[in-house]
Amino acid sequence: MSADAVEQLAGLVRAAASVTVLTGAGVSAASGVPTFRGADGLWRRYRPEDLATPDAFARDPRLVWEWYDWRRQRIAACAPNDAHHVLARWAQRPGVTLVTQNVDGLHERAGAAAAIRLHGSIWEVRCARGCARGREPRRLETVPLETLPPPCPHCGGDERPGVVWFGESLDPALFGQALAAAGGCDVFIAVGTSAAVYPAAGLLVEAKRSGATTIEINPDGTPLTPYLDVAVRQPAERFLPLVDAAL
Ligand code: BJW
Ligand code: ZN
Repeated sequence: MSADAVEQLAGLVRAAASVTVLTGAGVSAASGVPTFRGADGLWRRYRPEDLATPDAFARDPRLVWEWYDWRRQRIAACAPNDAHHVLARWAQRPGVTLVTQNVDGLHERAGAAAAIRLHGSIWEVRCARGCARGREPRRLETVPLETLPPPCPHCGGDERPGVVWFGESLDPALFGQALAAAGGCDVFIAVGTSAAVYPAAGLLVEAKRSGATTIEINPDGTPLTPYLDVAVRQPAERFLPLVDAAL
């Protein structure tokens, strides 16, 4: 591990009045949560159009729920790693905003209560029919679920996972907060994301356009490379604790 890179990043974070961190599935890889596009990624074995779109759910809600129930069981057996712990500590510092694409809840389990969850939570469900009282997401943490799909407690229709599927809009208020945090920060750090999915992938580009110093922590390169000031080709769970210790 390059001591220079650790010192460089610690110096940038120390000097910044505001830091925005965007995380993706790579942050949870060391915890045992499968990524989407890596070597063992979910999208290597499953087709997103069969499992992660509104059409897929309308066609076969039980199939979609079996997949989410399996993932919920896997995630329930995982614990936050050192990357989550460092980011939870940073998220408590004034001026630090944590934005995540992850639905696994590991940032929150590490203590980062205020993470902006762009793609929802696998631990929330809501009425798929959109009945008035079932529209708000509710926590449902039982694993495995007793009934697939779980029934809406208000209208008895099917509930759906509280995540954002392809072709669905992100919550505009949450995305607005993320965009403001990207456009207004001194330092923007993308950690463990392939930057393949929009609009989340555009946040670093917006930060760069607004004058932030941009950093990527990822063992592999991504489409963000042309917009980076610093590329750290290291696993997050090894690199972030070194930076934290140097702060
Ligand atoms: C490590 C590591 C270690 C490994 N340390 N790193 C503009 C252009 C083109 C397309 C679009 C566009 N705007 C919108 C679209 C369409 C679409 C999209 O982006 N498609 C692209 C694929 C082309 N976007 C949408 O549909 C979004 N909605 C939207 O834009 O609404 C407006 C709209 C409405 C109507 C029509 C069209 C637009 C919604 C996107 C929702 C994404 N949902 C998912 C599933 C969530 C639920 C679930 O979990 O089941 O979100 S897909 C999946 O990808 C998941 C993730 O959050 C997301 C991002 O993945 P992430 O986190 O980057 O993971 P990986 O696996 O890809 O990468 C892991 C990385 O970690 C790798 O780089 C590794 O190297 C690295 N790594 N170990 C550090 N130890
Ligand atoms: Zn309902």
